[in-house]
Amino acid sequence: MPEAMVASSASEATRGAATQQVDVAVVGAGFAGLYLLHRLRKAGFTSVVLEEAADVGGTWYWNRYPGARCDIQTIDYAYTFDPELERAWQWSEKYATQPEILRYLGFVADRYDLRRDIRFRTRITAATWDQTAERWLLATNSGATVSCRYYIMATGCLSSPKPPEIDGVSDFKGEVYFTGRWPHEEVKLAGKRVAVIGTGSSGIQSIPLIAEQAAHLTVFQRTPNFALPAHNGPAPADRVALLESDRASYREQARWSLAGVPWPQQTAVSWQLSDAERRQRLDEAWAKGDLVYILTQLWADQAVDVDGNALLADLIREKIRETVKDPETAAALSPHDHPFGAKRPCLDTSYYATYNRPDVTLVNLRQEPIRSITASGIKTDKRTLDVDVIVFATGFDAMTGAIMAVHPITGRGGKSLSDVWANGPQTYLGLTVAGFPNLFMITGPGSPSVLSNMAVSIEQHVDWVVDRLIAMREAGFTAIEATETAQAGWAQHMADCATLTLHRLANTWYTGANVPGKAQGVMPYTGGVGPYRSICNEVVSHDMLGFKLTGPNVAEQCNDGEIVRLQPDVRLVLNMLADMKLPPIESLGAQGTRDFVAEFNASRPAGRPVGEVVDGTLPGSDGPLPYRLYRPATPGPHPIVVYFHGGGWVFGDQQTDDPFCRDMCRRTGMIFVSVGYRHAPEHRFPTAAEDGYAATRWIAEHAADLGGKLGPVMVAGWSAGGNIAAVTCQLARDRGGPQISGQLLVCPVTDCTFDRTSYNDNATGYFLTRSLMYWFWDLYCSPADRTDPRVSPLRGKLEGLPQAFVVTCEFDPLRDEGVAYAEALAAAGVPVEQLNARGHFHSSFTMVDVVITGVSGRVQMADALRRFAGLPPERKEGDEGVRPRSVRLAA
Ligand code: N01
Repeated sequence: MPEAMVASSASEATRGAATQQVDVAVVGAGFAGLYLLHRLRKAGFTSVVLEEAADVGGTWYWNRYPGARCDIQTIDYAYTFDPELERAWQWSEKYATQPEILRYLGFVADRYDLRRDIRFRTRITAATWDQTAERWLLATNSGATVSCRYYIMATGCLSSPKPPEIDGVSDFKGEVYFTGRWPHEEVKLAGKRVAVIGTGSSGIQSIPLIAEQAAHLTVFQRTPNFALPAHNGPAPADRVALLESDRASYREQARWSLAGVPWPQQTAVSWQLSDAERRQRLDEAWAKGDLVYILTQLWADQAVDVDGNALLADLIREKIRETVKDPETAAALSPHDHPFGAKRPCLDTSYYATYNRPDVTLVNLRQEPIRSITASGIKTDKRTLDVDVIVFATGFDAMTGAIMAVHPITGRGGKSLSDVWANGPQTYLGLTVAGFPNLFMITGPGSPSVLSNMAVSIEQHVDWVVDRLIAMREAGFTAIEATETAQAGWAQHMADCATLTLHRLANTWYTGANVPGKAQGVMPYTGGVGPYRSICNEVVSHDMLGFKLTGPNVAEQCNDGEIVRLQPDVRLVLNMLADMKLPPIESLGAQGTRDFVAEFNASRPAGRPVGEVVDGTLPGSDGPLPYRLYRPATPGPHPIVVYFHGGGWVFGDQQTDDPFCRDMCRRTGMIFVSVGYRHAPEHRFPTAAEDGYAATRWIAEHAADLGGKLGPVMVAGWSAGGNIAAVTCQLARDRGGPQISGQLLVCPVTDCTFDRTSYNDNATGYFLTRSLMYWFWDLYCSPADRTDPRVSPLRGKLEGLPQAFVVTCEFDPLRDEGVAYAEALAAAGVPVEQLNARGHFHSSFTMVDVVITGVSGRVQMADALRRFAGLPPERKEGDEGVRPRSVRLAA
């Protein structure tokens, strides 16, 4: 419908002489607002940008404190949508200063003649959705109103300064400044006693420069932060050469990278590197002075594993001690309360060295909290320090503050956004909110935004939103709204991503912890820029999955659903496998499959160190069988777990599941003996079962020789190995031993029926396919034998079996037979717990250090094995955030 008609049919609320009618209204003239305006105009939408400040710049307009600079290299922190623009602007430094970035944004505004559609000094006071007119009505501080079909918040993530929450601020008789609202006039600090409260990025950037001017500087630090020297100067020649060698490809790599800067994915894990190698990597990063580099390039587990992270944090603390001369000050400046990177680290210029100056004092607020601000200074628990100036570098009500500050935003049915977000922000893709039609946010909570190069994320968000508006116009839709299902699914996916990283272990503005009373939760999308981009694209290719689209002359379209149901790392693995365009595994033949698996495994991260790994042979049912024994580093004797690898009875060996065995050996403190049983088609049914049983018997009888505890052993296995473990328990019961105290069955084969729902739902696309399972069965077992309990244990007698822990995965053809086995065991009186791993696929748990979200499952498996052995659970730091969710089935 033409806009003129919309205006004439608008309800009373949107009429009025002063009401400006536009297709799109944008709030904010920073990086996002300027690009939005440019794109909207080019696409033929009438638009207006409303900006509270007197000029363009957004965050770079307000944050003009001494030392303010970007902390992403400027060649990366710039618009890339127009190669001509890139050629027309030269940055003078590796990290541009605030004035230079502000000049750049002014240059962009002039180049594309943007200012004529920006209303400066205009603050929106209310935004209300008019359902009848399908338009937003905006009230402003000037009294003028705007009616728009689409309302886009380009308000940034860190634009709403947080009140200092300290008593007595208004009593102070000296000068008060906030880094986030620094005056435009020169602030003269020379000869004055200055206090800075806060040691986040703003404090750390400004402190060295304030120290140079002030007569004395006192820094009030509540939480120390990690900082890395920026080594500012000209842009590094190697990065510039890389960019200039193929600008388009460089930019494209940035768009698909994790953080929005093209660095390769690091593959070496911390425990594969020697102390010297790790130190050398840290020294290189220290010399480079690049946050994205130090956050992503040292070792692959630095951001996802507590131990891998601690190695890095220790090395950085050493650097602090090397720089700061007074040991007590160095200790106070060394962060211990959060993993490196979980809180935004800073780029500094002489920050730590500033504390060596005689005219700089650090007050550790952990030892002497601030009681109040007085007329003359700052009073702590121990003393009063008189000052002339107080600088609050106390941060922002991040991510939600800038959106909620435009209060009230009233959506469909009179819903208030503040109410909807009372318990934390709810969004779909970080771009939209259910109940708020035609409202978009750029870098909203739920988008990668602050965990990425903002410039790259902003361009992606803007392009996605404007492209949708164009597509809607072409199709005749006039309203778009996220569904509740899609929004809930995004919240789940966000939570899954957050489990993967260490952000959940720090109290930061990322989680809302810096604002008293604010709902807690990781607000930015932690899954990475490239994965996020692919998800947004998938929403479009799946007919706008999760959105309801309506228009006056077109049928409503609503493809409801969740865009990501897989765990984020499972999704990455499956996408990677799909990109490899492998032929069906079964088409390779048995030997070809074995070769492929050996090659595939060679490229995975090596397993973690354990106390000792011993290879040996044991007598099987018909000749010797190889085994590999994993011994914990703790003093023995240890309980023994007999382990059977996966591989459809066709491939694999005692080393195939090496990372899994190492991980479980470490988590349980038990010996794992992985058995190399014989394979089909050379050795068909019941060879694998009989080998498994014979091996278990021998291991139990030789427990003492192997360094194990005497008494019952446990069995465990994955996939076909789970089948062998289950069968071994039945044979041991029926053949008079050995004694088995518990069975851990991970995605086991338990039955020869192939018509359960999971076989159909997960027939293709999740690596273990239905046709691959058919092939395994055909190679191992003739149809006549398939109902034998030695291959279909679900058909055997289940009474009197050892207690069990059964793991099934949501996207696995074998899921339902695993569930059926757990239920049947419970019905037979066997104590059993079952874990249905949401979002996981058949191989999730054995892909240790690849599928990181598998940790929660393995924590629970280890607990179960320890329980089987009569031991209490063992937890390590970081496990708390990944609480397992198994159910104990009623026996
Ligand atoms: O804010 P912050 P910021 N009493 O929240 C302390 C971006 N940025 O403005 O940690 C005493 O990080 C607070 O202590 P604690 C960047 O993304 C980028 O520095 O809550 N202290 C903390 O030390 C950054 O992460 C650049 O215990 C109080 C500090 O104040 C984000 O903006 C430059 C307190 C606040 O640190 C925010 O940085 C600047 C109180 N009542 C900012 N309340 C670039 O380089 C708070 N604190 C691009």
